[in-house]
Amino acid sequence: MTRETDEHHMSHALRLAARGNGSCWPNPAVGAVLVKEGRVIGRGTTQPGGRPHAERMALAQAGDQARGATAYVTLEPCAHHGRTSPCAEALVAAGVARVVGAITDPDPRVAGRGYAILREAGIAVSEGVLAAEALEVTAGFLKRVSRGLPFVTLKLGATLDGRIATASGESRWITAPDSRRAVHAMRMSHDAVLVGSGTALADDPDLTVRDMGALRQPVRIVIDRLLRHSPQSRLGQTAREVPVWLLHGPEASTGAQEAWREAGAMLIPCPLRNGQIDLTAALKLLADQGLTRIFCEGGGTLAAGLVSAGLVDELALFSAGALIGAEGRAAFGALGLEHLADAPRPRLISQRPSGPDLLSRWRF
Ligand code: AOF
Ligand code: ZN
Repeated sequence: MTRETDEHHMSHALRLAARGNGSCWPNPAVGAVLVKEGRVIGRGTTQPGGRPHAERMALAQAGDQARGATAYVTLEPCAHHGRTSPCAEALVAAGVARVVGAITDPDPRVAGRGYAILREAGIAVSEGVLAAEALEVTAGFLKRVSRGLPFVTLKLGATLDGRIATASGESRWITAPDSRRAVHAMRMSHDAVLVGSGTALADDPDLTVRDMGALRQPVRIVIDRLLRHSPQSRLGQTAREVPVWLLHGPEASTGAQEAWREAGAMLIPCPLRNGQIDLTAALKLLADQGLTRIFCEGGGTLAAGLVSAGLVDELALFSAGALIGAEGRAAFGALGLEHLADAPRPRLISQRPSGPDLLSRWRF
């Protein structure tokens, strides 16, 4: 098999994997493709909630034809007994002749044993095909397993001069409808949407994914030290339909805690650091709950806090052709920099028009 052929099928598997991002947590979104005599005979993506695994889906589709086929998997097949037997064993049992994998699974229950099971059964295994692309697609799961933190995308919709609202707080709408649709698609590829209490209070947001056929709605999270946001809000009124989690500090009144609990929200008490919610501790608590990919939609204080603490992985910036001026609200609150040399400098990874706006993506 040529390298081009392997890469072609692996990139198909990676597209299938990417579809699962946002709906598989705490499991990784994996893609699997079964190919026989140049023909695709089975495709699979990890299913909502993380099971069945991608390989199972592809094997079920291929049926008896899987015998002698090549399996392309974006992550090493699992080796542990969960609700079913390991995928590595299922591939052996199906008579697959060759397995091409992108990356190894750092889950300690797997960590090389998946590939070992295949090799011991006489299956030819090639590892590392399109590994860089697979690291991207699997970034949330990998960061959670290796560092106990979720992958964080920070989204901003700002004017050319970096303002996200007028002085009076008007922010609807700075960006165009195309960008707002793009934001819904981005929400869908994350496990949770996160905002600070200022944004929650100012916008009374709903934070759901609309009109996209989402398989699983992202969890809606507010960092609200004093629980100032009201259970009468849109989030509060819908907390039984789509999960709402509130990260609060020790001073949040027991009355507010009770009211939110009654509304159906989950409360997560967090430690403070310099009088504010300790964001590193908060994100670790979210990873402990299983979240792998978090989409932060502001506001400026939370954005600055996350960047200062080194917690942002990617910045998705929608720039609108508009100016508000110095009296407007800045996209980032204080970063406490003394020297330019200390300025965070994410690097540009892509840019494209989004209707009349510009979407640029930056990596920290
Ligand atoms: C695969 N294919 O599609 C996925 C895998 O909770 P369980 O039993 O479902 O196991 C979760 C672990 O399985 C997860 O930590 C990761 O190691 C692996 N995920 N493996 O072969 C898949 N999603
Ligand atoms: Zn598996």
